[in-house]
Amino acid sequence: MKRILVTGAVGQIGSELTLALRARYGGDAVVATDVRMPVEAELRDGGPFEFVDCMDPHHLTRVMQIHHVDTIYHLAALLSAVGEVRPLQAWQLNVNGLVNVLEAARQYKCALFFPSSVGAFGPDTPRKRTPQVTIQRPTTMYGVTKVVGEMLCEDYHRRFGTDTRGLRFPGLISYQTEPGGGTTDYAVEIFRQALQHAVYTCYLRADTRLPMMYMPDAIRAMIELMEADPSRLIHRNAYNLGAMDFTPAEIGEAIKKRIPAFHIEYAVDPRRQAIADSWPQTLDDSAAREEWHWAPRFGLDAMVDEMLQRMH
Ligand code: AKB
Repeated sequence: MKRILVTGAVGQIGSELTLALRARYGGDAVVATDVRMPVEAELRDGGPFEFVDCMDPHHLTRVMQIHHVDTIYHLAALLSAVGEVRPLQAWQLNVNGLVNVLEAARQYKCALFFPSSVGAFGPDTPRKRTPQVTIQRPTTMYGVTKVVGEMLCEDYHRRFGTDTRGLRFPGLISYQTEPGGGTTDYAVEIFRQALQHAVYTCYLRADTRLPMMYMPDAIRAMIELMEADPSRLIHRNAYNLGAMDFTPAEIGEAIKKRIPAFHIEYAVDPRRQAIADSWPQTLDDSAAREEWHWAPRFGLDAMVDEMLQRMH
């Protein structure tokens, strides 16, 4: 029987993943952990919740022992824009926190999911159809922590046989949980502003193309990867994951088709623009498709339809 622990369970990905895992494996099988108490009753009361700071390895392993955990989804992390403002904190949480979780996974023979990002690439990386294996020289602390995280996961797998699996997430779009401190957050903010004020002021240039994904695809990708046959998985650092890509102008047009009064304005934030300009525009995810049959379900139009319907 699966006994799962989720770190960062109150965050953007964690809150939706925890509910999806409980729906699949049962409420008691999924221990939600975070340094914050969940506000939503469904997340708080639908299964066990424990305060866990993954910077405290002893507490983490104690909770794992009590709940007989065999699988960890480690989602506690700082995102890219906030990581540039607080680089040391990004390193401490994203790298030292991961090392604690890897050690716990090694000790208790757990499978471990690690969320990498398109931020693990940099300006020297080919930006179109970025290959699975390519140059990774990010120019953000966030990216540095993701490259180190990928390498650590691969090393633990090679050295100790730890069952590490990871994904390089594009920008994630959800109607349920707001992101916080990311470079791709505009693609979520735009919907709330469109519905409330019919105008959105975007901090990225109109032509900034970035890879994106609707959250239900991301949740499914995590679960499918963790359920995949281990003997088929060649890449133990993290898989490229593709779904859709667009610019602010293109998503603005897609929203305008559905809300004719909507218009988009621009006030470019040089810090976040520089980050976006160093990231891939589209990803080659053929390794994920071949090794564990990844296939996205949502493109731009389907995502925009659902976001507007759900947030209305
Ligand atoms: C961010 O913008 O920092 C994240 C990411 C792509 O990793 N959404």
